[in-house]
Amino acid sequence: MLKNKIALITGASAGIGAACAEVFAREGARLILAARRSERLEELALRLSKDHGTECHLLTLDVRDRQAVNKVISGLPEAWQAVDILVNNAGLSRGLDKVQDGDAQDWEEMIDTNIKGLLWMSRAVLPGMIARDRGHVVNLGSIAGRQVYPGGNVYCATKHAVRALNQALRIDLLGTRVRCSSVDPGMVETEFSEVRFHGDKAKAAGVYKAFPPLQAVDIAETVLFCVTRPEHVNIQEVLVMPTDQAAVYASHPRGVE
Ligand code: NDP
Ligand code: 8X3
Repeated sequence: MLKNKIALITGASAGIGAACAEVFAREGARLILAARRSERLEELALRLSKDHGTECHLLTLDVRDRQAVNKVISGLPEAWQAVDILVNNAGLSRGLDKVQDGDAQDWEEMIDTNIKGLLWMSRAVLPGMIARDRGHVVNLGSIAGRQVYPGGNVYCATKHAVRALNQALRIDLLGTRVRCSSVDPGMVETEFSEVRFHGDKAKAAGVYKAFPPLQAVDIAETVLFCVTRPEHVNIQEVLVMPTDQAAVYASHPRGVE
């Protein structure tokens, strides 16, 4: 379904981004994989090449660094310049402190990655898409962009911003054939909680024991659905929740075997 399309995925070294790479590779895409941990990208690219014959171009990139983003995008080799799909997936949460106890560095990391990183990437990639009059930007939002939970303050604010930017982009892109979608998951079992709890694996594992969470591949398949609709169809936003999580405040404690 994506034969010879070029997809650029940020945060491809883990979780949802890596799953998007796998699913897109299965569908025949050529992949630009971006993240800070280049050794992870190399392992992934090797596996995708073996399993699907996928061609990958790797970018060791911190999306918070605007100059670096501009440099790698303007410096893409010719064969990789015509990006068809940008998945703005790189993102993170840090801590669950109340605002009055919050850590300024955690806040900056979330704001700089989840909002500004998405903006730097979009600003760098969109002009090419608009000039070609084709392309698709998929932003990873969250249930946290629609509801706020205790300790979620700044993370939720960043995902509310992603939701606003997604709506704004749809307006800005009117008149072009460039599409823009937001995929907003509930709880997905990835390294997300380990990052939130600054590497505390035991605490992170506890998060996923109350009920069966979504898996990264569930979200990757949703992203694939968005980018494979006919040209006149734009999936504007999709909210995907675990069956046992109706809202951030309403879940069924079924447990996990
Ligand atoms: P993971 O922690 O498993 O993966 C996050 C990815 O983002 C990693 O590949 C990481 O790569 C990358 N990343 C983080 N910071 C940067 C940066 N500054 N520059 C480049 N890459 C960066 O988490 P998920 O897969 O769960 O998260 C992916 C997206 O999904 C995020 O936007 C998250 O907010 C969103 N989301 C997650 C949910 C969940 O429950 N897991 C639910 C709803 C939304 P590296 O460290 O190598 O740079
Ligand atoms: C991640 C979902 O609810 O754990 O975006 O914050 S949540």
